[in-house]
Amino acid sequence: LDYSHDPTRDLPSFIVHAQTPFNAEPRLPLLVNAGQITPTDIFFKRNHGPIPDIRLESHKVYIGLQHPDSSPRLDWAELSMYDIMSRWPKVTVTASLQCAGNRRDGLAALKEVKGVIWGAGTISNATWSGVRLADVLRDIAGIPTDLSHDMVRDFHVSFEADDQVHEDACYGSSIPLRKAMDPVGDVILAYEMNGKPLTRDHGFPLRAIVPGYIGARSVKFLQKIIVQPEESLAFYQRRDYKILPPWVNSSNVESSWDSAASLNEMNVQCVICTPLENEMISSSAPVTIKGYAIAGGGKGIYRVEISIDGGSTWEPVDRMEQHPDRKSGMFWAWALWEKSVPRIRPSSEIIARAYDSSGNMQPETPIWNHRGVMNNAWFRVKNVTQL
Ligand code: MTE
Ligand code: MO
Repeated sequence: LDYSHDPTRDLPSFIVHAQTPFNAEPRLPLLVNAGQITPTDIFFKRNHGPIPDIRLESHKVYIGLQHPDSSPRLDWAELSMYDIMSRWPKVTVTASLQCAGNRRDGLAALKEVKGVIWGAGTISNATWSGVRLADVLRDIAGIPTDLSHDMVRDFHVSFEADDQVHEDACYGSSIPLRKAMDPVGDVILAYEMNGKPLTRDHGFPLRAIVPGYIGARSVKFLQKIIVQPEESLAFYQRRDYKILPPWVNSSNVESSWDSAASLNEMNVQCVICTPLENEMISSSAPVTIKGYAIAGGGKGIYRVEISIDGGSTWEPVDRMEQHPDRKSGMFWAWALWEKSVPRIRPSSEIIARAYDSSGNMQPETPIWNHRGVMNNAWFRVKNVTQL
């Protein structure tokens, strides 16, 4: 694959795990200090191949409907980017994207895992503008808007990208049709990020934004959208992004994929972004602990707690900011939180944990799985010293 046409990036902001494909996460203090909306240039970047060089004027998006009875009949419609931008109302959704591999380093520390060894910065939050996928599917493919309709209940929307990747013909993934048609699901086809046209790294000219789901479902460089009876057959739907049982390893993984469910909604997550491990903090001021928390499926963060004594005692954070979507009321965006403690002992371990609005709490210890996905164990920052 040819990476010579990849865009240039603001490298000092990132911990770069790979150049080809470009996989990089922003440094944690930078991420949290940038505020509620992550500027596009420091937003994490996760790719499986080169960034395609697509022309806005000539790009075509194909919408297909695979009928269950008359298979393999497939009806197609072709839309230009102009069609997409002019035919449906423009909506804006603020949503965080988090890679299912965020914090994979914590699982790799237990036992070998397959994948990019991400730290805890594989998440960012942006405003996304575009059209509602439900509007497009209703008008172009005739999909009923009634969520209890058999087809809406059972079918899937498959997304295929206009890129080249290592594991498959192109990047692809799918979501349940019910999520796509749900008026409070807020799935959009986005052509803007933070008020500007999408950058090439983040999916120019069009990407899916699937709020509340793992980042892998928000397919970039979108070219085909197919409503079909089954999940996408793409590698990234069938052979990746699943929590395999603990006895599965590289020797028996091939026979295990089909029995595991594809991940969709994120789990409850909380990370300390500052201070960092081994950090020395001045003694003249209190220690300010800052981080993010998020739950899956639009649930809110109910409580974030901090321990500075290795988990014996916990206190809630002082401040937490999380905004529900103005229209749907769903919590698609992360919560940023802050706590100030006057004094910590030398070589302290600081721990954070969050509860979501359903009462789910992060597990105390990490749960290993072969692909190293969905690590949401209590977040520990070791050996912090106040001078
Ligand atoms: N879409 C395409 N076409 N190619 C990709 O490699 N990576 C996916 C998803 N969509 C990917 C893609 C994964 S795994 C994640 S976590 C998000 O995009 C990352 O989005 P970002 O690079 O805009 O942060
Ligand atoms: Mo991802």
